[in-house]
Amino acid sequence: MYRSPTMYGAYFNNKFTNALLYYAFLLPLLLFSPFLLIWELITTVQSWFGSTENMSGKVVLITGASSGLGELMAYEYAKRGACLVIVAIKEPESRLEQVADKARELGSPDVLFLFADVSKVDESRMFVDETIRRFGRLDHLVCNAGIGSLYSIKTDVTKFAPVMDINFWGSVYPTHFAIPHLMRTGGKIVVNASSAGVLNPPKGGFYNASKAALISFYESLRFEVSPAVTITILTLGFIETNLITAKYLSNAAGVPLRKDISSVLPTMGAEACAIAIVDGVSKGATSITEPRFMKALYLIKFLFPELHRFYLSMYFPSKSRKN
Ligand SMILES: CC(=O)N[C@@H]1[C@@H](O)[C@H](O)[C@@H](CO)O[C@@H]1[C@]1(COP(=O)([O-])OP(=O)(O)OC[C@H]2O[C@@H](n3cnc4c(N)ncnc43)[C@H](OP(=O)(O)O)[C@@H]2O)O[C@@H]([n+]2cccc(C(N)=O)c2)[C@H](O)[C@@H]1O
Ligand SMILES: *[C@@H]1O[C@H](CO)[C@@H](O)[C@H](O)[C@H]1NC(C)=O
Ligand SMILES: CC(=O)N[C@H]1CO[C@H](CO)[C@@H](O)[C@@H]1O
Repeated sequence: MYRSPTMYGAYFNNKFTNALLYYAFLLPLLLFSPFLLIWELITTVQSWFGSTENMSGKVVLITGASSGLGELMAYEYAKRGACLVIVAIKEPESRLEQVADKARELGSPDVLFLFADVSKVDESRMFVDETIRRFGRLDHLVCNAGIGSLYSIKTDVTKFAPVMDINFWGSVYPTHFAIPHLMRTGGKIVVNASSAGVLNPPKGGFYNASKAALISFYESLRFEVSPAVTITILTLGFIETNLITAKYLSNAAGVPLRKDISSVLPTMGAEACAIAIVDGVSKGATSITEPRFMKALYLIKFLFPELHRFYLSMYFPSKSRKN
């Protein structure tokens, strides 16, 4: 018996059958989840023994490499023998040159350091062009540069444009100019998103929104550039770097964080994290979540959004309700 799409559409118009269809789709998921869990286990074990890309002589461009995880990733690539181009914004006390020196000591054959603002389209074009002029190729683009700021409804809304400009456009611009070169080498793009971009915690503000935008953009781009270019989306959280300390955040626009997160929650060491990232990227991972347990939270969020909102509201009690 033939049923036209409009006849199926009628199910959605009925409140009861509309809900019934939803559970009819959930039920098979429940039945299959034991197998999916085993599949997840198998792929985890496989990834431990998977082949790793030989980085010797390859060219890696890292933005925001003057501190934090960008710096540590530069060292990890250097140890693997990759040539580096490291980029950071020009600041009087910038450590970019020292980072370049240390990367050379650690085994990088050649390191080029450039001062540029990733949120400016012309500067992004400039450092990609400089990379090609110096090395003739590009293998990995690591869009790492980012800033954080806590948003509150009491803060001036116009102060937050730089967060979007640096975190979102500052990844998209270099990616745009690098893609033709990455296509040629079968290269990789690493994007610095955040677990906050998935979990949407309270007070996330524009920082977390910019990270969600990154995930959305690069998940789509993946289909356009594959199989030539592999995109790795990082969703990190609970990492011990200066971004999550109270001191850093109080310098940025927005409301300061009262406590250092690492004094409240267990955090992963930044160095272990940088090693895990470079290792995963070299093995062709399409997404990397560190610490791994957070992937379970992602599942809860997608399957049971109410439960997710419930524990977040317990963990971050809203002060604005009282004042
Ligand atoms: C792999 C990774 O996560 N890398 C970085 C992370 O290191 C950054 O903190 C955040 C900041 O948003 O971006 C992804 C980052 C880096 O976090 P860090 O804690 O290492 O932050 P730092 O301040 O040490 O490093 C920021 C770097 O960016 C440069 N930079 C800022 N603005 C610009 C512009 N306009 N152009 C070029 N470069 C820029 C900074 O250079 P400066 O000389 O200082 O200006 C600096 O080198 O990690 C993300 N992340 C996600 C989840 C959780 C955590 C965490 N720490 O727990 C971090 C961050 O969102 C960020 O993107
Ligand atoms: C990696 O590549 C370099 C040259 O591209 C080569 O000399 C080296 O032997 C390779 N290393 C491994 C482990 O295959
Ligand atoms: C830097 C920033 O604003 N990130 C925030 C994203 O949301 C979480 C949860 O509220 C905050 O802890 C982060 O500081």
